[in-house]
Amino acid sequence: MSEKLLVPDIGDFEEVEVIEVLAKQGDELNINDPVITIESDKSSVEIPSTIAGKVEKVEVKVGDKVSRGDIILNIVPSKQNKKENPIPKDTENIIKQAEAALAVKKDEAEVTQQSIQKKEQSTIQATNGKDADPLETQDWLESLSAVISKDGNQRAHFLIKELINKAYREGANIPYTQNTPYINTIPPEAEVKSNGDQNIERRIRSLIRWNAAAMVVRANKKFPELGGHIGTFASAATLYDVGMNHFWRAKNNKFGGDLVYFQGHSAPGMYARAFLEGRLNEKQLDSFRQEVNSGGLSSYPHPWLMPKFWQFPTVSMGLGPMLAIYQARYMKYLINRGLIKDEGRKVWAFLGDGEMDEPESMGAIGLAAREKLDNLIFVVNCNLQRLDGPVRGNGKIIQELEGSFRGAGWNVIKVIWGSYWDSLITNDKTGHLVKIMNETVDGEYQAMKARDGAYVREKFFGKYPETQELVSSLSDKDIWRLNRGGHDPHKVYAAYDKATKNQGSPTVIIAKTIKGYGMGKTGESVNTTHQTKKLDVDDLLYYRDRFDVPLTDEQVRNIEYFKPDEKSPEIKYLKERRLNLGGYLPERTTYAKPIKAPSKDIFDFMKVSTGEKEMSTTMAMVRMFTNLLRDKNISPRLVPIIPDEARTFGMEGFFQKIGIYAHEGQKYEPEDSAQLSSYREDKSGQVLEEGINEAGAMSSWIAAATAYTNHDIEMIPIYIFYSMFGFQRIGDLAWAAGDSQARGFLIGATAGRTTLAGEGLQHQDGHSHLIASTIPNCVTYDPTFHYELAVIFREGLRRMHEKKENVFYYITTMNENYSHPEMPKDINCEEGILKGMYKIKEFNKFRKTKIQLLGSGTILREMMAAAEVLQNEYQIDSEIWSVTSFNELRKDGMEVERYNLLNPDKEQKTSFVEKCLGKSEGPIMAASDYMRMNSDQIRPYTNKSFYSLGTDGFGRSDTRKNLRKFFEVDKEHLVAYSLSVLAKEQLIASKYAKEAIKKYNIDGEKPIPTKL
Ligand SMILES: Cc1ncc(C[n+]2csc(CCOP(=O)(O)OP(=O)(O)O)c2C)c(N)n1
Ligand SMILES: [Mg+2]
Repeated sequence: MSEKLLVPDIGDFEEVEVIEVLAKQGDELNINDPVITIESDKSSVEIPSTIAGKVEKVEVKVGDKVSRGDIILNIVPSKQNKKENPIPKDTENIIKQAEAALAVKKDEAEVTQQSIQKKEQSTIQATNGKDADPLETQDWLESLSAVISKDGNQRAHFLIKELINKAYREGANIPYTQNTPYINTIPPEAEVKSNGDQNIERRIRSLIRWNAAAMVVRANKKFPELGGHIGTFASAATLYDVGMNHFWRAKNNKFGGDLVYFQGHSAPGMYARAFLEGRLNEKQLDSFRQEVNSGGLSSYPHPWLMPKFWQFPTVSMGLGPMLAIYQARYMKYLINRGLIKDEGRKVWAFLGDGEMDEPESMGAIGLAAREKLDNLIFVVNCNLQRLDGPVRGNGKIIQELEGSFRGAGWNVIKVIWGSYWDSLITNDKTGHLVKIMNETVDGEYQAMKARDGAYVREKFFGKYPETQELVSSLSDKDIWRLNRGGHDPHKVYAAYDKATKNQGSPTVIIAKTIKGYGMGKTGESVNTTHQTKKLDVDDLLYYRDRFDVPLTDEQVRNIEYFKPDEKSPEIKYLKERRLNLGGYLPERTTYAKPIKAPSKDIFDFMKVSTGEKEMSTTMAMVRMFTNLLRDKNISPRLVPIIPDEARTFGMEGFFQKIGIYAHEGQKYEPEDSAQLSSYREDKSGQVLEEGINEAGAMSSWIAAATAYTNHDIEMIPIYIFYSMFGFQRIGDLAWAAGDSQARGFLIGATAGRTTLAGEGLQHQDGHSHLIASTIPNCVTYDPTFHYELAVIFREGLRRMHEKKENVFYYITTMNENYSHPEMPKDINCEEGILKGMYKIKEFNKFRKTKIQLLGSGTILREMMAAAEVLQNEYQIDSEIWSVTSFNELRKDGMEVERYNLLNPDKEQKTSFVEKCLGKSEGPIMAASDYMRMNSDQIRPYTNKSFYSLGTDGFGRSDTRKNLRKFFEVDKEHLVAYSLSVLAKEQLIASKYAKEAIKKYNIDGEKPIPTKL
């Protein structure tokens, strides 16, 4: 018995056209196999089969109009349909995860219980000076101490939570603080100890410190203009060393490697370590910041300049944290989609405390917690200073960050005090020491480290008699030695160990350090530390002594590097540690296999005319993706990334087809579950739906676009956005993408100043191509017709993902519907499309006067219409050129011109513009939906008269027709301007131009749109 497959609920649409029939009589279908594609004027979507079986008869054909309930085909069901799992896959996964989590929690509870039982009973001390009834407080605290020692922390937490809830219910609406006291999160007795040789590690660290400082000082001695930083790494050396010696696993043939985002200004430290490892030599260190000749070391982490070394560009403050979050998220995405193994790899990001003020730094921390990124560890180096002075002179950056991160749901580990403080804190029976720690502001903490022990005794411990007493047996020197947590390898080790074991949330380690640690009077903890790049002889001698660097005074004066013998215990130790951790870091490699570009015929359907049917290039693009998703090679590698605009671009069909990535699957039945384009979230979903978050979407795109090196898998990310909210919104990230050698597609949809009609000034883009052109490895196109898009896209796939060229593509698509012609038969057409221009039409009837008309994007169509008027009404011939990319033409022109100037004696080359237009007749007039500067770019590469038109000025909302009239790029203006150009060139009489201006009601006195 056959069954009928009907058109499902397709939302608000009726009478939708069938554009493809994918099943035929006799086909064996599985559930979810696409059977037809339907297309409304907004989007195209495949209808999948809901029945498995053999097709008996197909009831629809291409061109039919269908509505909900219409019969698509008759099918004889196979047995496969019978037994369906009543529990959906996602739900089943969620149940499994919940069960696993419960089991883990139970284990954890038992562990905590055991460790607590060992602990001696201690009474928590009351520290609040405003206490109205200290005895009552003491009672409560003693009770709590008893609970902790008898029943453990979990029980104590539970009781406190219940008390707070009770207080809320009783009306005590006092905000609950997100802060803990200003002490280390990990108590000394819970610290996991390192098994490393602390003496050797200290010696190695000292050498790295010395060489890092020496390379900056030497470079500046030679060329004082070069700059560089000593203070940042000096504050962070221990944070890096503990990671390098014990935690960060490199990529090798057995393991994917941890990914470490190094703080940009600490680059000298990474070079200094690589020098000891034998990866860099003295000559290279001496070429720090001298990168023009090969072999130089880049100022900051730049993969473009050191492609085998640096993995991530971080120096533009705020990009590192955001990129790291999305990197960790993308790693989970690849794992959940089954594209890489789950090897427990981590993403580490080192950040400055000043850097945390960048909105981008904290902007995505909510996402990291929501997505449970326990593969992510932030280390914020809180040296309390930024470039000009203190980060929070009047407050405490560590406490502020703790509050924000805890509030967002992160696991927070504060590493404030070093081991020398442990006994003082233990002996602080009255709580006054912690009270001063809490009360002292960062400005004071900084000032203390710029002075000496006596100052600290007076200003810090001297505040209360109890604390004065606490340090009475310590000398000023002892007090000075009281170290900060971030400089204590034991504390740092314990924090890293805890962070790597944390499950279910991201971790931030907030470490307190001293900016310019060890640099002495000129550079330690002073407001100018950041820019200290020169150290005089006394400072250098101090630095040597401070870290026991085995150099003579003479060697110090010569600022010599120090590298122990290869057989020395230091070098052996250092290499052994890295060997144990799988190799060196940072290191950038790629073993990704290329993806074969799809055969040309996959896009054949875009090379024929659409006939009467009108569609936008955005719709053509969605059709193209739908087709690509059927290519077994390409399909799994596509990563569509959308910031809440899928419906704007007609891409909602992707929700059902490939699912939206959601690490927890879908815990609810979506409101539109009965519809074909229902909002389907899935753990293995393919679409990254980022919400209204362009910066996040771009960060995701960068993660996907560099997966070939970070995960050794070539992916094809396609990020689609409103073109106006692209480059100008996320420009710095796009620049970092170029540096990262990203490969993928950026699609600026709803593009053009007059093509996105009603949206107004903030939406209408007339310059994204110009901003994109500032990025050297960004290839850009502004196509008009569907076949141009197909040719460009396929070539992009070939260049980037098959040939592994380190470029990325920016393509604009529009939302104006029009019919698309067949691709011209001229064999040079494809080459022209890719190089930037080709002749699309010629009017040749009169052979008297001719003009060259260049049009781009939708304005090409205005140009074609104008040419027809010129021919029919004014007997003027023309050649019309579709310019797919003024940017690409300019690049070619620039290169050719440069070659010719540098090789005056050789045969001169011809630019592509000149090849096209050199022998053509008449002046040139060019127009696009972008500023005149767009088409002006090619003006130098032709010696003919050249006139540019464009959409300079603020956009505004109106109809397309009115906007094009306003910006003077509509058919009528183009006719009038053409006649004027010809008159100016003395090819026709000026009266024709004057008449046309009058005929079309063009007001010659109207101000230029830039002034309106
Ligand atoms: C977006 C951006 N703005 C400004 C700078 C210039 N800059 C470089 S380092 C720095 C101060 C950094 O302070 P912090 O983050 O605390 O790092 P530290 O060196 O103290 O570890 C500034 C303002 C930059 N690199 N990037
Ligand atoms: Mg700082």
